[in-house]
Amino acid sequence: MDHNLRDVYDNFAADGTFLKGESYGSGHIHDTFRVETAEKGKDDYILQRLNNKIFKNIPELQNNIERVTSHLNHKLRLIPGSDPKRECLTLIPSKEGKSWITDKTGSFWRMYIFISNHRSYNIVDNPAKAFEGGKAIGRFQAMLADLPGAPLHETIPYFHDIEKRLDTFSHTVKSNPAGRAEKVAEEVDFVLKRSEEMKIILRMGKEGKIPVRITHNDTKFNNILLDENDKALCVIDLDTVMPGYVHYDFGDAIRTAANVAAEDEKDLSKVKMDIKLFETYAKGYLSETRETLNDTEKEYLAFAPRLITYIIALRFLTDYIDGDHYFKIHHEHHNLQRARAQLKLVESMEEQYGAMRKIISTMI
Ligand code: ADP
Ligand code: GN1
Ligand code: MG
Repeated sequence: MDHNLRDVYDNFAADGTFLKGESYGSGHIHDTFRVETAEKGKDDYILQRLNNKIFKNIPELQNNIERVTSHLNHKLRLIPGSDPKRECLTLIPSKEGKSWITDKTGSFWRMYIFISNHRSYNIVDNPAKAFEGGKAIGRFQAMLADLPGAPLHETIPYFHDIEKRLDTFSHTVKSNPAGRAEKVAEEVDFVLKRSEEMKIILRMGKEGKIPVRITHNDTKFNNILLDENDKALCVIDLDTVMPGYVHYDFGDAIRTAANVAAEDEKDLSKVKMDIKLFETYAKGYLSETRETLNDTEKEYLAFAPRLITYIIALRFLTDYIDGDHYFKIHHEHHNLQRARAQLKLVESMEEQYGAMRKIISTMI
């Protein structure tokens, strides 16, 4: 769809004249554009057309993000030498004073300051970057631990709830809306074989052994920006910051930071978890959170990547069987290709689970 980005931009109280806007990044959910301003020395911006099929309550979504970004901004301002404009997202208000607008067609838009000179990676090629990613997420969780006020809205209810995800999966396989279920019998079997053991984190939560904290819930590595020296800079994509278990963030970061191949790698022989990347991410993460996590939380960090990789594989597979209504796809069988790569990664993690547990046990 073509959008008049200049008109959209003019609804926001931004500083700078619109020069041009282009599609930006590789997110799977929103339509994201980078807006360059004409004046040298003025900020550029990120303009996003929000996916309101997925985020059904935009005022609640934006209310969460307003609270989270303003809390982070206040905390950062108290740290000498920090640069809040680069170390956390800054929403630009509309000329009416809201943090989003609706256009004539009913689309919702929001705008952030573009964080300049950042580095973003879909694949992590060395342990130092993984360490920085771990630090960024650990610090993010720690800074939000004292967010005042009511609990954040659940922007997507049951987002990482494995029982709900399995229910939806079984229902979709049964109803087979796109006629694709027969094609994926092997993958369905792989998923079902592991369904019971995946419920452990949820069970520990229900038993009160693992507390609900404020978590990010979408810590794929390209949602962690590094600076020009590859040091931790800013955690972005705050749409799913809400109550959750720390395992979701740890697991999703390992799923992406420690996979030596792309999320949707077609050649499955290339997909593998690198244990060194796992180890250094964990080191970075625990350097910020060791004092706050309880013993059970720490012990189960080793299992978390298996759970989250399984959940994301399950979601890609469900979306494929459903006929591709959720994730943006770039070719016909993209969701299947993603699901297969993620299931292969689950297998690689299973093979290395003993080593993962050993590494975590020596660090905690
Ligand atoms: P999605 O939910 O679709 O993944 P994101 O909010 O993650 O959307 O944005 C998509 C991409 O846009 C990110 O992966 C990142 O590359 C880029 N991006 C988002 N916000 C900013 C920002 N404030 N500064 C620089 N780049 C950004
Ligand atoms: C989506 O928004 P993005 O592209 O960072 C998805 C995540 C998945 C990820 C898989 C709101 O993340 O849950 O893990 O794709 N976000 C949402 O790449 O569903
Ligand atoms: Mg993203």
